[in-house]
Amino acid sequence: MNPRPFLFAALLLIGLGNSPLQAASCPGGVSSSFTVTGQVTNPNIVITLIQLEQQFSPAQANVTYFAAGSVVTESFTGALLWDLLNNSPVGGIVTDPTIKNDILHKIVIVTGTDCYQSVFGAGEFDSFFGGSQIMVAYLSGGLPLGSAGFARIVVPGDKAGGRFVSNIANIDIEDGSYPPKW
Ligand SMILES: Nc1nc2c(c(=O)[nH]1)N[C@H]1C(S)=C(S)[C@@H](COP(=O)(O)O)O[C@H]1N2
Ligand SMILES: [Mo]
Repeated sequence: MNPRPFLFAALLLIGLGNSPLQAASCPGGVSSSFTVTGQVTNPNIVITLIQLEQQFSPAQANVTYFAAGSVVTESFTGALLWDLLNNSPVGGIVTDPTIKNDILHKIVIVTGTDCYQSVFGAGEFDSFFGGSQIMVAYLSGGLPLGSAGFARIVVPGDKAGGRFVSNIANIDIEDGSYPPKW
């Protein structure tokens, strides 16, 4: 009997069992809160509209971008992603002070209710490095985002809307070092 298929199946099961993040469920739909998980001071915080509105100074961005071939112009209001991650209640991205510029190793993975996902490097929106005004927007033209959920990512300057993850369900901070640290 050839043992290899069994070995393969066993390894696959072990691999799935050990995966750091089980496959998320993706029902889609309009979000009314999201979680912030991973390498932050206070992981598993739930963020709602009231917090976005009241705990961060509002940022404004007029953006023009391609969405499925059409040009869209919108005026978004939101909290800066950098502000959200570095103030209460999230409390900051956890870094190792013994590693030079460890913040540049961190990645931010934004996932929608439909599991649509975009990854950002912390260095691109760290106010000291890239300073990109990536925001967690909650108003467009002064109105709620409707089918895009209570919050979506907006990246001023992007030419297409692909990174504007709508219906945010989770923002996860991980270490993107290569080779992996863990
Ligand atoms: N959750 C989620 N966000 C998403 C998408 C998606 O499929 N799911 N599509 C992206 C793409 S490819 C584009 S172009 C824009 C379109 O956004 P708009 O139609 O609201 O302008 O949303 C982005 N955000
Ligand atoms: Mo798109």
